[in-house]
Amino acid sequence: MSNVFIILILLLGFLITFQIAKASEYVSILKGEKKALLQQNRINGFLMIVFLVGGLIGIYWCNELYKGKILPVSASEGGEKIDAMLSITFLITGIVFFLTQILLFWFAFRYQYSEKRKAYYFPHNNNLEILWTTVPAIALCILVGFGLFYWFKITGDAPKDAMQVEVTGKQFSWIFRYPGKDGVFGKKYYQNISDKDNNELGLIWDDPASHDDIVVNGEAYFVKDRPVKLIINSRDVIHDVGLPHFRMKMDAVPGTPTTMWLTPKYTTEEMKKMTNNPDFEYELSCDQMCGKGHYTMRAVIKVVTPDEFILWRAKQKSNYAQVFPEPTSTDSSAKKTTLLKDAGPVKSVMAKN
Ligand SMILES: [Cu+2]
Repeated sequence: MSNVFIILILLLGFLITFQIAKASEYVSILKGEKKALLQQNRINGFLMIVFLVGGLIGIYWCNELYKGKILPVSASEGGEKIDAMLSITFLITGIVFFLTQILLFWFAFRYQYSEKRKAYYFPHNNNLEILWTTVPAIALCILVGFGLFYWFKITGDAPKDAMQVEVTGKQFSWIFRYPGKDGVFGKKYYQNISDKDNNELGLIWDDPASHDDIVVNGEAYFVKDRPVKLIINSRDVIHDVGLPHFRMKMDAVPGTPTTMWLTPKYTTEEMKKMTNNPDFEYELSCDQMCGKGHYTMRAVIKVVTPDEFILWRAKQKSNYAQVFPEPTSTDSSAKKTTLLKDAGPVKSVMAKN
């Protein structure tokens, strides 16, 4: 039904335009071609100024309307630099925008056709050509240069003390993995992926490094002032790790891990106070249209103090421990293995004897 309406509106619009054109044609015949042309020129010149003033008011109104609705202060050190870069870009392009638009419409009004004036023929000027080619080129090179510098920094090597967190996107949620006490991620293989067997990432259980890996869904913990290196994966299609409060985003590509690192500056609690919003949470949203459930791909990032992080991690059970629960104490043989494992130095003493 709505399609019929759209077609009807388009037809009506076409009809009105056609009729106006026809009417102005008759008017010009009646008034005389030249007089009608002069009048049309004056109307168009006036409309140019109306458009300019209306446009400028629109820009101001839009800014007022969205004031306070944009993102709060950047919560990462790198993000502050990105904000500064954006401000400089807005300043430079803003000056150019206002200057060129005002001149464009003012000239169209001021220098509209007049019988008393003859246009000056000005076909070419090498100096001007050089000026308006080199100045924007240099300005853009500087802006792009800064952008590249920060890009290489956030996607480059993370500081040595950085915490490592693996982020995996799937239709339609986020899975996080922490390497556990050994600081090493266990190996994984895509054919091992099985939601039914509680192995969402396809960890290889034969690899001892995987045994202490912590896997959590939908919620990740970062530590304030401690760099975090994100290792980003996808299980199915291309997703995107969007962290607006940290001013970062990176695609999650199946089969090709991508990385970026950041240093959170404020804890979630601090941010709640700073934004005057008791419900504030750092958000990880999928920034890539990845399917019909894309809108549900939200995870929460909790930025906490080091002590709170230790407490949280101590409460987490590794994925391996969930799949293979510790045998009960009555199972003596299992107990023995555990004991043997712990008794490293004793064993070596025994071997000497
Ligand atoms: Cu997605």
